[in-house]
Amino acid sequence: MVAVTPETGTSGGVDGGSADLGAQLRADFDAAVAAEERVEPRDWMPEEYRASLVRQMAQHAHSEIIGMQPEANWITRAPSLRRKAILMAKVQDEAGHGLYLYSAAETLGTSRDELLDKLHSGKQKYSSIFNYPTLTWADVGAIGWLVDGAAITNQVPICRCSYGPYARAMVRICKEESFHQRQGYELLLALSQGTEAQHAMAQDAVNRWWWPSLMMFGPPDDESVHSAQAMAWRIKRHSNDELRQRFVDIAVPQAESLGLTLPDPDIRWNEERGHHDFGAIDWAEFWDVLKGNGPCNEQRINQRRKAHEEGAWVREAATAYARKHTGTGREVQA
Ligand code: FAQ
Repeated sequence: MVAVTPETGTSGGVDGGSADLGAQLRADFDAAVAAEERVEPRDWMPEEYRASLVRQMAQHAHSEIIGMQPEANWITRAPSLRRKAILMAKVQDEAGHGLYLYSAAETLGTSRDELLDKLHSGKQKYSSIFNYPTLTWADVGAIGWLVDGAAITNQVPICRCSYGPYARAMVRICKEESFHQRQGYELLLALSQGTEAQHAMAQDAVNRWWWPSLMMFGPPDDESVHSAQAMAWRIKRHSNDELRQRFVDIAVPQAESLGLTLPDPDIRWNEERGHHDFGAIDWAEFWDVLKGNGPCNEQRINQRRKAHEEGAWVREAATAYARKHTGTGREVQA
C-alpha cells in the first residue's frame, strides 16, 4: 500500500498534471485490496472509499450510542440486582463500542464533533431498530437475543473489512456482542420457562422485535445502493439478503429451544435451497422509519441532543484539564 506523502496527497487528491500517478495509485490500491491487504490511515485511498467508510462507520457508531436508550429504560426497573448489574454492564459496553467506532472514524480525517453534529441535525442515520419502544422487561431479552444476534451476524464479517482500524475495532465489539446475545437468550429462557404470564411476556416481545430485527440488515439487495461497491472494496463481505438469510437460519432452531415461536407462518425449511424460507418483510415500514416516522424517532434524537447539551460542562472541564496539563492548548474533542 502506498503511504500518503506531500507528493501523493490524500484521498484521490493527486494534483493536476499527475494523472498517470493518480491512475497508478488507484491501480495499486485496487490490487492491494484484492490481495486482502489492509488499508491503514496513512495509506493513499480514493476519496469515495474514504467517504463510504465514514458514512458506514458513523452510522454504526451512532447506532451504538442511540442503542443505549431502549435498554437503559429498564435499568431502574430490572427485576433483581443480578439482572440490573448485567444490564448496566451491557449498556456501558454499547457506549464503549460507540467510542471505538468514533475513534476509528477519526483516523479518516473526520472529528467526533463533526459526526455528532451530523447525527443531531439528522444528516446521518442510525439503525432503524432503535426507533422501536421497549414496552416490557422481556424486551431486554428480545433485544439481546435478536438485535445483538443480528448485529453479530452482520458484524463478524466486518472483522475482515479492508480498512484496518474498523476491522480491529470490530474484533472486540463482536466478542462483547456475543456476551450480550447470550444474556438476552438466557433472560428469555428464564421467562419462557417461568409462569404463564412470563412466558406470554417473552412471546409478545419476540413477536414485536422479530420483523424490525430482519430490517436491520438493510434493504433487499436490488435496492441496496451501496452494497456492490462496498463489497468490491471489501468493506462488506456479504450482501444484505445473504446475511439476513444467515440470521433466520440461526434464529429458527434457537426459537425452538427457547420454547417460543417466530411471528411468521411462512417460515419453513427448504430442502432444495438448504435454508429456511420466510415471509415478506414490510419494506414500507422500514423506509417510513428511516424517514423519521417510527414510533420513537423523535424521542431518541431529542434525548440524544439533551444528553449532549447536558454533557457540555464535562467537555469544557476536560479541555481545561488538557490545557493545564499539556500546556499546548489543544482542544479536546467533544
Ligand atoms: N437502519 O445501500 P444500503 C447494534 C440505509 S449496531 C437505518 O444497503 P449499506 C449493536 C443505508 O445507510 C447496529 N438505515 O446501505 C447494538 C443507506 O442510506 P445512506 C448498526 C439503514 O451501508 C445492539 C440506505 O439505507 N450496525 O445493533 C439501515 O451498504 C443492541 C441504503 O442501504 C451497523 O451499522 C438500517 N437498518 O448497508 C447496540 C453495522 N439499513 O447511508 C445497542 C455496519 C440500510 O445512503 C443495543 N453497517 N440503511 O443515507 C452495515 O453493515 C451497513 O451499513 C448496513 C446497510 C447493512 C446497515
